[in-house]
Amino acid sequence: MPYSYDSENIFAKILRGDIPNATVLETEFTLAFKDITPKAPDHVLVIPKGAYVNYDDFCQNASDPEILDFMRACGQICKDLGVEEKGFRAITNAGEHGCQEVPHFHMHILAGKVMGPLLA
Ligand code: D5M
Repeated sequence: MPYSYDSENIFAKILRGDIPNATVLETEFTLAFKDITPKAPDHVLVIPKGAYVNYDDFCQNASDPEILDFMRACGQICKDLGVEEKGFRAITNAGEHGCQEVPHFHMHILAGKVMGPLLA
């Protein structure tokens, strides 16, 4: 079954300019902004401008230019955060089992502290 996108989700509203955000990077197909409830000293959310519900919707249905632009944007953010020495965590939650809160695909990029084991 195709994914059903809710155009009233909070990131859709951010993309429409209906609510503000702390943008760190914007490209043709991608927007990145600071998470409103940061879980690390640096916590950036990277989202495609297209209407994709989650990671697998994006991977299956986005165009090659959208995917390339998204990945390059993630790389640029890592460079801007200066993560080469200490590292970072990139994570995406999907659906009920992934505990996804906002149903617009987003990658969390977290840096600036030791995150701890992901799978305890
Ligand atoms: O994560 C959804 C993330 O989205 C969560 O870390 C809070 C963040 N969030 C929610 N509303 C906003 C606004 N308005 N600006 C910035 N960040 C926001 P998930 O992976 O879906 O659980």
